Amino acid sequence: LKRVADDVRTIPEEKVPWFPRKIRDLDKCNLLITKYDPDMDQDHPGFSDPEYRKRRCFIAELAANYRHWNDSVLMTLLLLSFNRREVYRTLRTIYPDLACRQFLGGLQQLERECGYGEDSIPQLREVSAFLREKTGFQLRPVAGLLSARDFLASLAFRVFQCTQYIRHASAPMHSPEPDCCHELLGHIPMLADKEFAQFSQEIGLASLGASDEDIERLSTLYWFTVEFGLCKQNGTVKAYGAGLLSSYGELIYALSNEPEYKPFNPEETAIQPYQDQTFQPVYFVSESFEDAKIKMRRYSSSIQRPFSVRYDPFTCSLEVLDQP
Ligand code: HBI
Ligand code: FE
Repeated sequence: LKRVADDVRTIPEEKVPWFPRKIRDLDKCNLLITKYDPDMDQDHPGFSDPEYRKRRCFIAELAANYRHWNDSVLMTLLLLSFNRREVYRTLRTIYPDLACRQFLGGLQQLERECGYGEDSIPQLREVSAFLREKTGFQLRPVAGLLSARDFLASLAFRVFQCTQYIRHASAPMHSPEPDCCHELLGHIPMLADKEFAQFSQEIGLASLGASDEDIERLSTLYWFTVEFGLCKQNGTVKAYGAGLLSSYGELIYALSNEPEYKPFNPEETAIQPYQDQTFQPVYFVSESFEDAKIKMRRYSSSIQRPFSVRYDPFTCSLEVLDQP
């Protein structure tokens, strides 16, 4: 640890945006982006359904009142379970051909150990306990889309911010915002993989105290990897991104001959404009998770910050070291 006299610090401490230092600080990472929620977005399938909106308010309040030491509200609060069954059945049929092997392995374990299936509804508390055993990831409830900064910061602590509500019954195969189908089917099986869990945490660590511009780039990288990433396996391209694995239409489209593929390269991927309303025009293909992790690490170390961080898993807190 190199100490620097305050008067020679190149970047004053006050210029560094606040970031959580211990896992309990995630209680303060709660800035919601409401543009796609059913009260704000006129195109949301639940916009003209007052019952749905009322129920969503109730669920949102549970998430807002959640505190780190209290997991009593960590549950899947379903509005109607039948649409989840349809989503599960439809997607499950195409996974064996299109999903990467880590995803398939995680999903099989969840089906065996965690009540995943067409007719059963996993509770987030059980899913969180399952993940803790596999990779040390845990879930905390969130009422909707979070700011990129708060969302990424949670990943640094191996905490995944998980929505508890389900999409509107009128549109079982589509949701403009993340919902529990997207989390449970897209994200959770991948977070049970050790290598992928580490990749996710490292994006989170790179985001702490970063400038708005760096958050924007890291968030784009997150988008084209964790949400819409493809990877090579035994000579074929497979999906590992949660946005793909929870969308029947886009999963098939992404692995057809239509879209453009580019090799994953953080410098280029970080500045690629992206779509959150329709299918992506371009996908980035990684050689392997190992390769993606190494490239991502190199990219992260190029981000300028006047300090470095190290995660201490025993205390679930960060060691922050000054760096001149
Ligand atoms: N918030 N709840 C939630 N879920 C996400 O997947 C999510 C988010 N906020 C931002 C985000 N994802 C990404 O688009 C990146 O900006 C990190
Ligand atoms: Fe997501």
